[in-house]
Amino acid sequence: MEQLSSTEIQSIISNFDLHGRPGRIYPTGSGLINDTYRIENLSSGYPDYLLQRINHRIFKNVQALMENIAEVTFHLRKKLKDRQVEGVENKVLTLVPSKNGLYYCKDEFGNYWRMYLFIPDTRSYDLVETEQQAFEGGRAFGSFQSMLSDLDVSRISDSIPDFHNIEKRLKDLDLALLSDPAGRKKEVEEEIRFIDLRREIMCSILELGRKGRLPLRIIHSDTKFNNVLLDKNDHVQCVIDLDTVMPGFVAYDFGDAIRTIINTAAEDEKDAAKIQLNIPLFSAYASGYFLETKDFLTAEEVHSLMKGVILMPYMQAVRFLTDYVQGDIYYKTSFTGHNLQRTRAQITLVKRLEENRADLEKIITGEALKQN
Ligand code: ADP
Ligand code: GN1
Ligand code: MG
Repeated sequence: MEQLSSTEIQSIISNFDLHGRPGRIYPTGSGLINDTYRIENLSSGYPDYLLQRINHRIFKNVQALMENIAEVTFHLRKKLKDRQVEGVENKVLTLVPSKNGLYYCKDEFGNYWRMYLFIPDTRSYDLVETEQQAFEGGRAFGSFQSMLSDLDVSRISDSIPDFHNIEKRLKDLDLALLSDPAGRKKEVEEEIRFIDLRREIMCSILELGRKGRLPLRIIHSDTKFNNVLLDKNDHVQCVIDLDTVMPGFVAYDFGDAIRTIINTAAEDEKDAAKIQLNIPLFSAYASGYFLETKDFLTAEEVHSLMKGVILMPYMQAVRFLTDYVQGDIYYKTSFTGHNLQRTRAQITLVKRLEENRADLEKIITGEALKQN
């Protein structure tokens, strides 16, 4: 989507019920989907704001999406207040109402916008640096799942249908390859071979769900590490990026967080040799995660987590490859071939995880036992 000028953004801001006087506006974050701007507040004692343009090519039902976020943030806030946690206002995202009475507005070009309070003195990390950060990440997503475990799943809709349905993702790849709209199929034969060899095994979580052996819960569904804000002491402050909160299996969240935490390199690393596993960060994340989830996870869910660890980078590879074959229509890219580079990096990560599967499984079991 095209970038907007400061004047255009100012006119969008005027649709929201802000306190104080808006000052400088600047783009922030490294997300691949939405556009995010921080709005400084010139009036002292008033918060800064965070404005986001929701990518409605991807989130087709913005109203349902925003209802999900309102429902979830309301539930989390109530939970934290009941527990008499201090500073609740900065521990859950706070939506700012639009003057139209909704939590979003639509501009003259058909774009959808929403506003949050900006949570000050925090950082999100694209790469995890310390075991403490990983531990706090585990606590953050673990307590997020835990606090939502008593919210009725039927109250939350799928903001993207079949988002983590690997069968559907593979079908989308097959369709893209069949039509090959960008003429790129011939470049990706090796990647397709890798993906094809694992099709059946990667559907095991879906199968367990169908058999009723894994409960459907409300999960975050985008637990990339940069979707947690840490405070200046690297303690968890707030889980953000709630667009994809929807019913799913806990192993998806665990696996997607590990995908970004255990990898010593970036999600799109070009040099395969740099893609290695940082096992201490894996243990630290698992430790923080079980600390928060021990009271509600079933034994079968704990057992499914390792499947999620392998599945999520695989699914990501399938998604990046599909986008590459389709001609780069979904993710933001910085250069031609970016999605292919991302695919290859995720495939390398799957290989490393497969090689270390037994050791990682032992760590999960060990960390789960420690908390019981
Ligand atoms: P995307 O869907 O594009 O990833 P996010 O909602 O994750 O968008 O936001 C992008 C970045 O903006 C985050 O990584 C974080 O650094 C920052 N951010 C998002 N929400 C807030 C907030 N309420 N307060 C402070 N920073 C935020
Ligand atoms: C997208 O919005 P962002 O950058 O946090 C994507 C995730 C992927 C991720 C890969 C709605 O997340 O599913 O895991 O990129 N979000 C959506 O970096 O597709
Ligand atoms: Mg994000």
